[in-house]
Amino acid sequence: MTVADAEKLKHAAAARAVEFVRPGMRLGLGTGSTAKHFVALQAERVRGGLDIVGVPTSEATRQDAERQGVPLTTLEDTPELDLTVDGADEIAPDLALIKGGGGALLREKIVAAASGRMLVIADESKFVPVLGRFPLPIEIVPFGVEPTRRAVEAAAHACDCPGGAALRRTREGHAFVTDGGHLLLDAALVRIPDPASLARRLAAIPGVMEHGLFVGLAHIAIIAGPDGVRIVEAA
Ligand code: A5P
Repeated sequence: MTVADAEKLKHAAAARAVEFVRPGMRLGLGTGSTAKHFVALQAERVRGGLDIVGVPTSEATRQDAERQGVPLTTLEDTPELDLTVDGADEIAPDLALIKGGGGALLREKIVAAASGRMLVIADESKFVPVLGRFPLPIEIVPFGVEPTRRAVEAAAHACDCPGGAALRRTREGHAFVTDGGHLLLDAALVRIPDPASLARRLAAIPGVMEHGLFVGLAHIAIIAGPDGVRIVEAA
């Protein structure tokens, strides 16, 4: 698939998500190249008079939404949201997700958990039978990186996930720092047969702030392919 074709599919998924937005809604605004299409479409509708307010899931989305005139709020002022629309790195048939490829998983999860519903938008390359081919991002505190990394690998192996975890670096070779001032491990696990049990083990590691497994958070996925857009609902 060319980049232009992929962009068309991302746009198609975002355009379908617009149909779920009602006037007056409080929206979680996702991060990444697919969510960017949704933000742009909301901006267009706001210019046409739609009354919505958004909570961005990253500084990048905040800047993007602000620049386009989407009204924004915070979870302090608006602790309960109606709907979050976000992308994903992988989507399983039961709507368990891997997120955090863009480094925003902590805010994305907080915003999704504060929302009545989470809607995931993606091109069909993200829809997989089993999670794990995409390296699982794990946000960690900068203190004690090596013991945390080892504990993450031990948790993964205990859940029958092969592979290891490595610190994410920028192109210049510096450690990647998240919006929250933390670091990221990317765990190339090949397969995650039981995401819920890996999620529990990762959450119990002291140095782990949050991990990119979203289990039981997404309600609907909008998947765009060359033959059209389909909707998958959580069982
Ligand atoms: C950001 O941290 C991620 O969770 C993104 O939602 C995810 O990486 C999907 O991004 P794209 O839409 O750019 O593939």
